[in-house]
Amino acid sequence: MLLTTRGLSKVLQLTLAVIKPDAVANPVILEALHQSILDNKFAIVRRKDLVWKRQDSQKFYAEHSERFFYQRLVEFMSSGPMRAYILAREDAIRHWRGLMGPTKVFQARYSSPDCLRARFGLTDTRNTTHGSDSVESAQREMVFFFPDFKAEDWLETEEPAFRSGRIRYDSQKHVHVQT
Ligand code: 3AN
Repeated sequence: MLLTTRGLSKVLQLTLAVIKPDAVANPVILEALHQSILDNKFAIVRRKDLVWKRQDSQKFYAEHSERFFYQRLVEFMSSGPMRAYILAREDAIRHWRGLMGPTKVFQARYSSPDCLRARFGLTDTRNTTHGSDSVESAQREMVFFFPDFKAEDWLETEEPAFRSGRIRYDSQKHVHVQT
């Protein structure tokens, strides 16, 4: 499948997207989320299924360690399998966060009923997806989940092909590759 990115001149942006344990536990929801990524013209640069240890969860969410929901969040995020993606798109960070919707599921259902968290979220903690909120956090989070991925190298060697649409979706590997 070719993406409709032909003719775009702006360099593609990378972001880290995670499908959280509540959604991975439900195969129908997991597939719907994966399809939403494709339908919304993100290119899938990397994909990985993984399970966090408690320490991974604590480290990733260290900035929230003083918040009332921290323990709950740490336990939930290390409670079962997750799926992580590196996604590429023009303004990928903003688009993925827009597709996810507000953090709080009930607020999401009220204000943005079509967003992923409104459609699939269970609670404010078990809210289906994660997405980087800035270029800096995307860089940090991509390294956290994909230590071998070098964003600078990707931007230099692969981004031009992705931007000009010279890619196809590999349905065996579930990522986009250059044609
Ligand atoms: P977001 O994921 O929308 O960027 P953050 O970074 O404020 O939101 O929070 C990180 C995660 O902490 C959320 N995705 C959610 O799982 C959990 N969380 C945030 N706020 C609450 C809350 N008020 N009650 C329970 N869990 C929360």
